[in-house]
Amino acid sequence: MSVLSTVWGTFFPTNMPLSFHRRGISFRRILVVVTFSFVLCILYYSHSRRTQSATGFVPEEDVVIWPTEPPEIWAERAAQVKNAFLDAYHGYERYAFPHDELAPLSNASTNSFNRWGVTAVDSLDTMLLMGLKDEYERALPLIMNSNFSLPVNTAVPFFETVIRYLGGLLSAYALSNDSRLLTKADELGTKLSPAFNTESGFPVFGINTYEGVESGPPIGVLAEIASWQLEYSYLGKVTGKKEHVERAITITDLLNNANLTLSGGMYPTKWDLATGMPRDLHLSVGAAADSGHEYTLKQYLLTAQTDKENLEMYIRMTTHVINNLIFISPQRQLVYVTDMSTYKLEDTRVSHHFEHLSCFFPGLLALGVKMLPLDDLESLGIDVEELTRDLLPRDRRGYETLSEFSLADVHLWAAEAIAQTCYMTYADQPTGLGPEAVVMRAGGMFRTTLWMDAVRAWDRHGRQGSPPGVGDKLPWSEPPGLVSTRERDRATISRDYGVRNIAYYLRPEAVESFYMLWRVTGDVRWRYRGWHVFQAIEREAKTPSGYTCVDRVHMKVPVQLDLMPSYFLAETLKYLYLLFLDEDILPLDRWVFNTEAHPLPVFTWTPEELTTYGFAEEHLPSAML
Ligand code: DMJ
Repeated sequence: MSVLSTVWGTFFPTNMPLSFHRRGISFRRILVVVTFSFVLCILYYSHSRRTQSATGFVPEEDVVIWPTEPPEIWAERAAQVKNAFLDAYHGYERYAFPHDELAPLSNASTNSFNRWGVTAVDSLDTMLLMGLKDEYERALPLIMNSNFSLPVNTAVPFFETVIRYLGGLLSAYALSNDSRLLTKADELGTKLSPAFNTESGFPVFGINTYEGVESGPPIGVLAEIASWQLEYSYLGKVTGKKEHVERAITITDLLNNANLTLSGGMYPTKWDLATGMPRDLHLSVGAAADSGHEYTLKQYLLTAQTDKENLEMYIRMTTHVINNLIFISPQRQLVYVTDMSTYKLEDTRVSHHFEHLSCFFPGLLALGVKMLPLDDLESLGIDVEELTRDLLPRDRRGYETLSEFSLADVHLWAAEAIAQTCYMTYADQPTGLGPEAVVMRAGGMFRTTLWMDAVRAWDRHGRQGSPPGVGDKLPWSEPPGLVSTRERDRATISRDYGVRNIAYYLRPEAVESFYMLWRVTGDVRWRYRGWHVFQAIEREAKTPSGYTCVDRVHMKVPVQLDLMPSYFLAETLKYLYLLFLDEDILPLDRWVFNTEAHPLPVFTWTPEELTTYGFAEEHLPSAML
C-alpha cells in the first residue's frame, strides 16, 4: 500500500484539483499509473501463487501418462541391463584387468583403489546374481592370489577398501558359500585392523598394509569412520572371531556415547579421532556423511533387529532430517534434502544444495517403512521420552509435530517426493542424466519452505490432492529460441534450481532409491523412472569398450569423460537389474545391502555369542532379558 500511495502522490499531488480536464492530467500520466498497477498485480499474483504452492494450499500435479505395457517387457529389460554389465566387464577385462578401473575412451586403466583389481572384486556378487559363471571363474584367481599388500610407504583408504573389497568378498561368499572367499575376507579385515589404533577407537583414514601402521589426519568424517559395522559384524559372525565383532560393537558404543544435544540428536559430519567427540555442527546426509547414517538402520536390520541403539539413532536422525533438512521448492514443488551448518547457537545456515549422493536417502526411508512398525515404536521398546531426553526443547518439539501424523506415512511421502526430485534432475536435462549437484533457488523472492510446514498446511486445508511434492511432475525444458547465456540462465528460474556440478559420475543413488520404492510400494512408476535413466546411460555414457562418466549433462552436446568407476558395476547396474527383474531374489527382510550394494544375509547372534562377545544389554533380543 505504501508503495502505491507514494506513486499516487507523485502523479496526483494532494493539492491537485479533482477534475481531469480542468486539472490538466495528461493521458501519459494515466497510462503510466495503469501500467504500474498492472505490473504490481502480476507480481502480487505470481508471489502469492508461489507462496500458496509452497505451503501446500494449491497442490500441483501434472498429468503424466505412464505407458501400459505388458508385464513381460521387464524381463527383457533386465536382460538388457545384464548385457550392459557384460559389455562393461568385458571392456574392463580386455583393457584394464588386473588394474583397478577401466578408462573406457582411451582403453587404458587407472589405479586409485590399491591396485588390487577393484572392479573385479566389486563385481563378483553382481556376476553371481546375474548367473555369469564364466566371468566369475575368470576373476577368482586374482582374488585368491592377492596378498593385499602395497609398495612401501603407501597407504590404502580404510573406508573405500572396506565397502568395495571387504563388502564384495563377503557378499560373494554369502551368495556362493565358497569358503576360500571367506578366508580372503578374514585376511583383509585383519590387515585393515591397524586403522583402529587411534585413541578413541574410530578408524583413521588410511593403513599401510605393508608395515601395518595407520596414517591420516586427526579428524575423520562420519561416512569414513562409521560405515563398516555391517562388514565387520558379518565377518565376526561367519569367522567366529571375537576381535572382528568387538570392533563393530565399539563403534556403536562410541557413537552412542557422543554428546549430540547441539546437533539435534543427529551425527554431525566431522569427528575427533582422539576424543571420539563431534568436531563440527555440519548436518548432512550427503557427501562425507551419507553412509554413516545409512548404517544405523542397516546394522539394526542385519542383526535381525536386535541392536536397539542403532534403531534409536535411526529414529533420531530421520526425525531431525524431516523437521530441519527437507524443503520444498516454490514453483514446481520439488522436495529435496539439503545440509546446514551451525556456527553459533543462533547462526544456522542452510545451503539448499541437493547432491546426487543424497539420493540414497529416500531409499533408506522406504526400507525403514517396510521393515519397522513406525507407528508402534513402543512395541520395539522405544521410549520417546528416553529418546529425546538430551535434546533441546526446540528439537523435542519436532517429535510432537510428527506425532500428529502417521510416522510411516510421513516417511513414505518424504521418500516418494525426494526420489521424484532425484528423477526430475535427470529428466530435466537434455541428456536425461542427473548432475552431481544442484542448488535450489531459495533466496530473494523465492520463498522456499520447510517441507513439514507444507505438509501441515496441506493437512489443515483438508488434504486436497497428493501430499506436497508427491504428485507426478512433468520434466522441465528450456523454452525454444534462446541464444545468449543470460537468456538461458534466466529461463532456468522456472525450473527452481541451477545446476551446480554438471557431471554425471555413473552413480547409483537415484536408481537405488527407485529399486527400494518399487519393492516397498509395488508402484510401476519407479520402474519406468529407472528405465528412462538406463536408456539415457545407454545413449550418452556408452563407449566402444564400456561406459563412462559424462560431463555437461545440462547441455545438448555433453562431453564423455574417461572413467568407469567400479561402483557402476557393483551398484548402478545391479540395482537396475534388480528393479527390472520380476523375481525378488534378495528379499529385503532377509538381505541387507552395504553402502556399495553388496548384499549380506540377516543373521542372529546365538546366546553363546552374545555372552562371549560381551554385548551390552541394548543388543540383546528381548527374549534374553
Ligand atoms: C559408492 O562408492 C558408495 O555408495 C558410497 O557410500 C558413496 N557413493 C559411491 C557411489 O556414488
